[in-house]
Amino acid sequence: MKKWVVLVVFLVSLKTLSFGVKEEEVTYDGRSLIINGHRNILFSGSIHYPRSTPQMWPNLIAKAKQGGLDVIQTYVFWNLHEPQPAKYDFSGRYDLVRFIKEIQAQGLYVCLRIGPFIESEWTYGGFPFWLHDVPGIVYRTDNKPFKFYMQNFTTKIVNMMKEEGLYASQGGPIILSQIENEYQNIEKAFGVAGSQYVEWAAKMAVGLNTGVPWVMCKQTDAPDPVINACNGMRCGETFTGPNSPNKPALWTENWTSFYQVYGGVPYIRSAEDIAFHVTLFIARNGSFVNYYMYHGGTNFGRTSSAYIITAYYDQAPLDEYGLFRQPKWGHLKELHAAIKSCSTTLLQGVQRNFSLGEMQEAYVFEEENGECVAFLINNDRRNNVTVQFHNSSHELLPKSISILPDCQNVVFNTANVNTTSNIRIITSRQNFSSVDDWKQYQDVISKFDDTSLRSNSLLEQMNTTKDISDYLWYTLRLENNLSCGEPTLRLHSAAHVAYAFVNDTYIGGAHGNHDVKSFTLELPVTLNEGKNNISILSVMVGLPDSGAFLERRFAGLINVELQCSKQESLNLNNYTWGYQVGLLGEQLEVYKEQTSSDIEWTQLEHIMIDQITLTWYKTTFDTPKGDDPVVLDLSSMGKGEAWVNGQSIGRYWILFHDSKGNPSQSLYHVPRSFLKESENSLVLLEEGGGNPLDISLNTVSVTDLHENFSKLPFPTSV
Ligand SMILES: *[C@@H]1O[C@H](CO)[C@@H](O)[C@H](O)[C@H]1NC(C)=O
Ligand SMILES: *[C@@H]1O[C@H](CO)[C@@H](O)[C@H](O)[C@H]1NC(C)=O
Ligand SMILES: *[C@@H]1O[C@H](CO)[C@@H](O)[C@H](O)[C@H]1NC(C)=O
Ligand SMILES: *[C@@H]1O[C@H](CO)[C@@H](O)[C@H](O)[C@H]1NC(C)=O
Ligand SMILES: *[C@@H]1O[C@H](CO)[C@@H](O)[C@H](O)[C@H]1NC(C)=O
Ligand SMILES: *[C@@H]1O[C@H](CO)[C@@H](O)[C@H](O)[C@H]1NC(C)=O
Ligand SMILES: *[C@@H]1O[C@H](CO)[C@@H](O)[C@H](O)[C@H]1NC(C)=O
Ligand SMILES: *[C@@H]1O[C@H](CO)[C@@H](O)[C@H](O)[C@H]1NC(C)=O
Ligand SMILES: *[C@@H]1O[C@H](CO)[C@@H](O)[C@H](O)[C@H]1NC(C)=O
Ligand SMILES: *[C@@H]1O[C@H](CO)[C@@H](O)[C@H](O)[C@H]1NC(C)=O
Ligand SMILES: CC(=O)N[C@H]1CO[C@H](CO)[C@@H](O)[C@@H]1O
Ligand SMILES: CC(=O)N[C@H]1CO[C@H](CO)[C@@H](O)[C@@H]1O
Repeated sequence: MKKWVVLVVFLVSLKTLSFGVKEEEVTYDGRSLIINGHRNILFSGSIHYPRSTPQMWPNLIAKAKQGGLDVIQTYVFWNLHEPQPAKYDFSGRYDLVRFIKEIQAQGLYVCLRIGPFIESEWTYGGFPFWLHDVPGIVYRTDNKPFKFYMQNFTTKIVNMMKEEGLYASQGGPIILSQIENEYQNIEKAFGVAGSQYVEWAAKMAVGLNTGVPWVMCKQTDAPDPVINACNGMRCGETFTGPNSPNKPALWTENWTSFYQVYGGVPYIRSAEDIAFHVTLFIARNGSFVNYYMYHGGTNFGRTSSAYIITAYYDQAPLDEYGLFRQPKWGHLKELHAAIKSCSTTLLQGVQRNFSLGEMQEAYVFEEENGECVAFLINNDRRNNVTVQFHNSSHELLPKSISILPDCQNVVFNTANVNTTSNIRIITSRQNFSSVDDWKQYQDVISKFDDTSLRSNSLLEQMNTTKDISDYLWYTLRLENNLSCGEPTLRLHSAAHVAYAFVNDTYIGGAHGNHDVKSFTLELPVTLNEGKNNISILSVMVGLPDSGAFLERRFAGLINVELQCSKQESLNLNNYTWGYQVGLLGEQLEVYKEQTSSDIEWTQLEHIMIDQITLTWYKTTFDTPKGDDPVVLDLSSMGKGEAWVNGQSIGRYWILFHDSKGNPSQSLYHVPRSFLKESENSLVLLEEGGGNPLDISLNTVSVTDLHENFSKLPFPTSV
């Protein structure tokens, strides 16, 4: 009680201090962040700038603001910005400053999660791959070379923000920054060096003098003054609280859904469940909640991490294309309004809680002037329960919280969804079913004689490709002296997919999955007497993004042998292997709009559905009229990558079915800003198993919302 009085005095003194000062000071205490002397309960949402386009940003931010958000949270993507040491890129979708200024222009705040390790289902957790070749480096621990590059990049970003005047302390929108990311998950692996690193990271960050607080999420021992924040789905239940009475309860990641892997089904988290846990967190003194993601977007190019699909958090309140996902968006908007209507009392009142029944409880915030807010909680998942509160009876829905901003009238119940659901409508705009629409380019199966890189061992894949391609050919010339005619080829791989060819003939393939990191391929092969070519194409579908010792992770072939019988087996690991990084078509950049004239595109031939053929397909299309988002339905394809006007719209993997027998993702977003009015080029690299004749071009919309969105300052689609 006493402490609370002190806080109020502190608040008043801050107000006085900041009087006449233009810059907004951001401080905090045990109750909340204090921005320019004002407390607020802040609702925040994650939108990652490279997962959409600059043309989409204004509309996404406007819809977030309309949904009752105060803050936009984003990671900073190191591997996009520093592709080579000290060579920076902040153009186009990577224009961080433009993104932040757009948020500022719409009057919202920014939480900037620099990391620079971010995980985020982003390839290599956001690290540029060149870090791997820094001598003596060990990531994310008390290691000199790592700390040098981490400090170098963090400083670069902080200085950039300062130069643009973007910190709240300078009058800008950034009110919070984050250093590291869920480090506690791996801290133990580093022993004492782990905790030394946490100390160092906190000191380094604080020393950059941003004038706004730093947070570490999922880091219960975050050193002062860095605030430890919660990530998860149910922080109202799971968060053990700030590690100091002077730090507020912040929730930096409340998962609105979950990322999706190939073979997985979308994780549908109901609007009611999200609303329940957000409300509980607020009732338990929480003052900042961030939705991860508010808009997920698209993992363009090869940016998704291992086995992660191209669409990111499509189930978020704004879907992959930025369209409203109802009732989620509307239900949360109403929740935000209900909390905002009584936030003064929540922030200035004294909280107490008491039981209302076996599984029911109340959290009440009261001010001395009599203002009163109540949260009535029913934890019973099955039954409606009637409780007595302030001499009135209230019926509480199963597993719900009622919000009473005046302790009398219910304005919101988390389980009572008042927003109409909407559904997605896919409209067919163009088919490509005529053979004449297409041209093809046949990539080649690499052979030992064509390779220049040789090694007497099986090389690690990432270190060999340096991640310039998903593909690495392992080739061998074998003098067959086995006693049997049809040995078994057995290979064990720690990459994601392997296709085996003997003398130019595809003999079979296999792949792993997100949870089981390696797999075995076993096939009978027919070898000729004498010389044979064995070529194995090893494919990665994104680099790993998490875990300790990421720099030591192994991908690629681990073991290759030919077996006649248990007794007679020939291990090929230490034979002389020839390597080719990437496919020929990649080297020739056949996906570019203007390709070199020596590339021979030919008429479409017979399509072999059950073969791995490594074929490039090319066609053109006109842009559909209107503003609705554009998607390609690739459900007739197998596995590969697609480019529109030379820009990669991401990998696709239709053949990897989920438990219900469906592809994890069939629709692939083509942002309108990638398009010209007509004659857009579409190029697909199909590993095999796909039929381009059944691809279709579509637009996406959602059913009407019984609400007038015409007031939005930007078109409702992109
Ligand atoms: C980062 O390192 C480069 C050299 O690698 C140096 O030129 C640059 O000044 C450093 N930047 C910062 C902000 O420390
Ligand atoms: C919330 O803050 C009050 C002080 O107003 C404190 O007494 C109470 O224990 C806190 N509740 C929780 C759940 O932390
Ligand atoms: C009050 O809230 C605290 C923290 O949320 C909880 O541990 C305690 O059991 C609650 N008390 C009652 C009487 O419900
Ligand atoms: C709870 O009450 C609501 C209306 O107040 C009703 O629609 C619902 O069926 C009831 N649920 C149960 C489990 O009784
Ligand atoms: C509830 O009713 C009792 C008896 O009439 C009264 O003393 C008390 O003040 C009332 N409480 C509230 C919160 O209205
Ligand atoms: C529910 O929606 C209707 C119509 O849109 C509106 O009139 C009503 O006020 C809403 N109720 C709540 C509790 O928000
Ligand atoms: C494309 O083909 C499908 C299936 O045959 C058909 O339903 C659709 O109308 C066609 N779309 C266009 C734009 O012709
Ligand atoms: C990675 O490749 C480089 C050559 O590019 C080689 O010098 C180095 O030893 C390799 N590192 C590992 C860990 O295999
Ligand atoms: C076959 O050749 C390999 C390498 O040339 C040799 O190591 C192996 O012993 C030979 N096997 C037989 C059965 O002759
Ligand atoms: C291949 O060579 C490595 C290192 O020279 C050795 O450790 C390994 O046992 C060899 N493997 C086989 C199957 O001979
Ligand atoms: C930290 C946390 O709350 N994690 C939870 C996230 O949500 C999943 C799915 O509901 C739970 O299994 C985790 O415990
Ligand atoms: C059947 C066949 O294509 N055999 C060839 C396999 O590869 C070796 C080495 O190039 C050739 O000599 C064989 O003719």
